[in-house]
Amino acid sequence: MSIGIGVIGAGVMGGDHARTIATAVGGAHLAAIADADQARAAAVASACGGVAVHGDGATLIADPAVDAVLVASPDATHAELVLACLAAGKPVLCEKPLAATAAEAEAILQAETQGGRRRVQVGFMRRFDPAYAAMRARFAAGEIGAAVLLHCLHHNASAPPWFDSAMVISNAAVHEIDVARWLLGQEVTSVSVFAPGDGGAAMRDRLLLVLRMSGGAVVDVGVFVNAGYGYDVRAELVGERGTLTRAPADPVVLRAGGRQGGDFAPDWRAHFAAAYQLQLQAWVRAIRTGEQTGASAWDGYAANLVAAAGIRALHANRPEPVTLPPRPALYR
Ligand code: ISE
Repeated sequence: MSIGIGVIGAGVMGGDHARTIATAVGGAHLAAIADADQARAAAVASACGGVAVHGDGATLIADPAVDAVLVASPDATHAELVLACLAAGKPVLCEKPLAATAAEAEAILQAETQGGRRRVQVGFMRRFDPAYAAMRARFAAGEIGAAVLLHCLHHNASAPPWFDSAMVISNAAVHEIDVARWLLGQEVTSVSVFAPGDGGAAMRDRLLLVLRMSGGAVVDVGVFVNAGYGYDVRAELVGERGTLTRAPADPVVLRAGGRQGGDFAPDWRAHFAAAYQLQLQAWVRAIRTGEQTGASAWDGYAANLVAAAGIRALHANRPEPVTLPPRPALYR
């Protein structure tokens, strides 16, 4: 039986996920889409073959044609919707961040633990990106020895006008926070954030995060969400015996007019298209088998905790410790 997926949020990511589900995911179909802006939801629904449209998330979760829910609404609404999915017993894939605060994420952990099985997956889709996955597999195979440093860069062409300094960490750098934990298999123990040259502006773009990891590795992350030139994500893992670098995404090199180069994608949807599709396919498989392969609610919580420490570090201009409580049995 095909799994009916309901998508909450018909914005940039909701629209993209809806189209991927409708066209490129086996064993599932798009059953419904919800958005407070019903015209926007209707436009996505009709582009995806005319599925049901709801005006709010609660109605979509209650729709009997919806077996599983994808949450792609604004960050502040995530926790409430995930909790509603858990209460309804429906599996949920929630876009990152899992919650707006670590306390909200804790409430999700508690509700899921009470239910006794993992129903929440968090949309850290880079775990499914073929290049990151290959880096992780080769690191795990011992090709470069123990991890020493991880250098990351995360540039967006532009951010929406409502993006603020906290979101540079909680919405953008949160991907690298997850990559650092997942790639290295270590937890973050402290965060420092540097904001050079911000000229006292309220929006502090161009941040450098430095994460100290439990196994001794150090991770640096440069974030610049209004870089202008295109979407650019890089990572280089330095080990005791060599390095593993994520190659540039554009497979075509242009040579003309005495120059050599390639194109940047305008944003993450094109850059990470394969990762998004593979993530959705793995989620559908996990719903069938009960074997989760993506990021769990625990991973979402850990990322929330580190991001919150990063925001404190930015404002206080000093390193902030991160103390993760013991991992509950459900997430081991
Ligand atoms: C956006 O929400 C994403 O998830 C993208 O992957 C990330 O690169 C971007 O910075 C975020 O704003």
